Amino acid sequence: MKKLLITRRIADPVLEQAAALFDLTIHEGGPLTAAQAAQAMQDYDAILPTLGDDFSAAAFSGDLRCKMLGNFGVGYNHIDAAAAAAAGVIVSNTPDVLTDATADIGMMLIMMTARRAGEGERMVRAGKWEGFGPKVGLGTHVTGKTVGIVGMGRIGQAVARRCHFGFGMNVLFYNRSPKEVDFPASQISDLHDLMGAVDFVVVTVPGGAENRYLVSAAALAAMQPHGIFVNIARGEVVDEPALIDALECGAIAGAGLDVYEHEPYVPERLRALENCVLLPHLGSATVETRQAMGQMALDNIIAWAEGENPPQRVN
Ligand code: 8YV
Repeated sequence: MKKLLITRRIADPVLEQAAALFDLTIHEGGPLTAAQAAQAMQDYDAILPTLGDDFSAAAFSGDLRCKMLGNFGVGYNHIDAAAAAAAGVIVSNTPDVLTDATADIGMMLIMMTARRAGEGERMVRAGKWEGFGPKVGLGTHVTGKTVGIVGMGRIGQAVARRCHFGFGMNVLFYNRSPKEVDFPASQISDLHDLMGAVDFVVVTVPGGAENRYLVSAAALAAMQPHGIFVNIARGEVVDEPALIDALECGAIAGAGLDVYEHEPYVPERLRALENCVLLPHLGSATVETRQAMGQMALDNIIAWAEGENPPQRVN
């Protein structure tokens, strides 16, 4: 039996199937450090890792027992997939099954931030609501406004569809390569131009080195003062200190964030701001989606164990 390490407790039916097919170990105690990841590469035939586990280049040096990483998550910026490939290690991910759940969180952040839902909820819970008033809790209208999608991949398109078909919004987008979509949307070739032209920016690009700080201080400075910034991608895509500066000084109106540069650390300055909604990386967090992600990650490992090419292979 091949030795499989699953680095976090995922859905029970997936764990049960894994236990029936492999000599299974479930890692307890949080994300794998770089040293633990490197050791696991020596000790197991396959690993099912997830966000936070440190599979950077150092994990792929030397003589490795592990030849398969079936990542739980579509984003795999915590794995150096090129170093893995060079070491003969296959990496797979879990696209598609989390697209809708993640796009829904994007819409929720647009709505919550624009309509000041976090502030309102805090006020009610604190017993500070003094009743209806014509000017209490006034937010920004969403329906009919313009959204700018940064990265028109699967999740970007799912957010754009919701904005267009559900909220009658005008959709602009930035994407590195030219992209055709089957609903009304205009591609803008310059990111700063896009950010300056819209009411809402939603970031949906992959993490990793090539998009690090793609949303720079200068890109944020291009936004209009009433603009709202939403990030459901990876924190590292945005210059977080510059974002906090922009929120603090009113250069932009608000932010809805599901991801942070150094998760789970969320800067005190950000937590102190009323004009942002802060979620704990809930993008794919539905029971149904997390089970489907676990199943897809395991199915890729099973395919590999049976000598097939894993269907969601990324390297
Ligand atoms: C995952 C995500 O839950 O899949 C991704 O890339 O961002 C999340 O929805 C998380 O990364 C676990 O791998």
